[in-house]
Amino acid sequence: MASAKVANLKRHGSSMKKDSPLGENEDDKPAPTLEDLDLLKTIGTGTFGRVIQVRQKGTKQYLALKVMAMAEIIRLKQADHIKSEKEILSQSHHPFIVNMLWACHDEKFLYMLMEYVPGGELFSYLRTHGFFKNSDANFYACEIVSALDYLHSQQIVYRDLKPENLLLDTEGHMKITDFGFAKKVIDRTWTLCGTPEYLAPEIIQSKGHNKAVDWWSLGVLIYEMLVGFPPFYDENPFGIYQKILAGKIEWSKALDPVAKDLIKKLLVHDRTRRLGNMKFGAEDVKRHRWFKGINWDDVFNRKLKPPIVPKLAYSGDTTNFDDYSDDNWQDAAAVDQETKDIFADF
Ligand code: ISQ
Repeated sequence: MASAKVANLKRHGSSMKKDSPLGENEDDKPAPTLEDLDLLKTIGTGTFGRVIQVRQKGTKQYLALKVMAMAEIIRLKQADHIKSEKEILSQSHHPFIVNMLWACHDEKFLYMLMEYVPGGELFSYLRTHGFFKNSDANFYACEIVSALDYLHSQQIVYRDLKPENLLLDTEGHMKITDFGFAKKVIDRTWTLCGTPEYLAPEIIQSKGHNKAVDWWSLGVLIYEMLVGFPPFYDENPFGIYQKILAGKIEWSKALDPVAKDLIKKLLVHDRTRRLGNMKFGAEDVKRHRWFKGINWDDVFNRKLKPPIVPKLAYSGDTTNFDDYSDDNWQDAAAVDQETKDIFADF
């Protein structure tokens, strides 16, 4: 059965110029610079970089520093995506979106300083629990719908919704991270990106896509939270794409019928009939019976009670993240002037 195969699956990834602070902190203190940070521990790695837990020397505050090698970004043709990530994060202010404090670069790396979200990935909790009970999945779905509604109201398509990109904060509320594929989209866009299991059919078919792809991935996410594995699964991406396009879903008898109805309305191939992408937009999703009784202002104000409260010995605890080697990542090659110019305004 697919669940056993997915059980320990870590999905394959989708996914010094003087500092250029984005502005002052909320309390009007100047934004920190790299020299103000102690680099403590790598808590995540990605295609061209890593996320390091850091501590601000003065305030002793724990923060997360995303470090990306410019040479790798250029080699993988991701410069526009990374610049877009920084722009979008710097403009996004929402309780369920990770907060970015500043971004800067030096001879080799781009840096983004963010709040530290200590609870770890929803992915880890989902794999540990197997699946979530209906009310628990509903809680996470509410906070995601709130964030997607906000992003879409800013014309931003997120494009990488999956449990690996959802972190839990100290209290167990959601923080969406990794905006590497997020994009400001007025009409439609044509880039093939995202994670195979979560891709909407129109992305696979290169038809041009918009915010409707996030509502599709919400359907995949709700299914995966309730069942324990994604609705379209295979060992290789091509097999996954075939299953998405064929559109056949196996339904567990144990699945709540109201949740099933919502998932079916999100996993609609015709994006003009997909819930969230019709005349009333996110309202149609919020008004679905699975969310009956939800007060969406309470959701936004973090008034819903989180089902999982992360175990934390102290605010800088990193035990909810996997261990990674901190070895010689700083040895990356310095880049040429052309590359520096590309990131001059980062
Ligand atoms: C903040 N805290 C922990 C991990 C993170 C990963 C990516 C972005 C921000 C983060």
